[in-house]
Amino acid sequence: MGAVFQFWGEKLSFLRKVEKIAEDIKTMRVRGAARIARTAVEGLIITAEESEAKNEEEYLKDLKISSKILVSARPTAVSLPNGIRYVMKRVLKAYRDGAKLEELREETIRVGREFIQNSFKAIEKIGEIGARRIRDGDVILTHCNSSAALSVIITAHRQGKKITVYATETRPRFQGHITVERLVREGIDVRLIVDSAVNYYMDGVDKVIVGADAVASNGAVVNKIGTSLIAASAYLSGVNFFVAAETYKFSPETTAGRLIEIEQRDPTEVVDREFLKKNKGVKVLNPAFDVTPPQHIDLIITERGIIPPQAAIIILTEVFGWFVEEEDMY
Ligand code: RUB
Repeated sequence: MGAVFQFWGEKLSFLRKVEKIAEDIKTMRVRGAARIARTAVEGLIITAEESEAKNEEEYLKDLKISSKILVSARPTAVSLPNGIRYVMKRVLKAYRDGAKLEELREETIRVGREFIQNSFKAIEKIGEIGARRIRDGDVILTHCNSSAALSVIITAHRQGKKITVYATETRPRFQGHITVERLVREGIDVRLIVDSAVNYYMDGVDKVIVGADAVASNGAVVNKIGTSLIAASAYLSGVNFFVAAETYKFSPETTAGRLIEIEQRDPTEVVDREFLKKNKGVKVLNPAFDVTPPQHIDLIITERGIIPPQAAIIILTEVFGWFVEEEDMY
């Protein structure tokens, strides 16, 4: 091991680990809005445990560096900046209240673990609340792979309700396969369909349940590309469309007029390099998410209860307050 590497390995080990976490999120080894948020918060815990800061100011600088790297890993899932903010807001307050270096580290670890634990609890609670809306014999359609949506389906199944699930394969990354594996493991009757077969089967569906990467203040929901088409299809067929979303998926920035950025991913997720070489000049577009308007959403299941999409602003003001904080957190 060379001297430079040693320097990095020893002195900046937390930074290398945080960069690795950000890379895992970018490349989708870690994916799904809830898991992205928890993993990013773990990055802050690692920073707290391993930063070699000599004083409070140096420590906050290290935390901000980590936060910046983590937040920029993927742009759409609002859970990511919300998770980072949950920790940073409390640590910065502790600093303003006079906490010393070791106390700041402890606070980071404590609130980081609290966020992670709350995330798991919220998903469980959403399952409990959402399952009340599932009837014995329901046919449910889901898209992509959402831990919150699956929590509703699996909880209802464990309560003894007989459920059939249509799972879309979810082009181009096939997260639907993960959903199928999970449901099969649970012993749930599941049918895998191509994304474009949704409308063909919609007449036989009782409820659509999907997750969310972000919920805007007007109740619009950002989720995996294709969700808005499924919602439109459900709307036309008179099928209920439910979104399962923890409150940390709600975007406080949207109350201040900001828009949620839709991630564009690499064309090679859609076609291989050979195709691109053969068809020089073709532009392959690969948006990872789309926006479902509130008019096509019947309700949003949160850990605080069920709300119509139009009540998103209530969740936002209760959880984040009216004013978007401009404090320099990262
Ligand atoms: C995942 C996706 C999921 C939401 C909600 O997209 O759109 O529906 O993130 O998931 P990707 P969860 O695979 O690109 O991350 O309920 O698990 O947070």
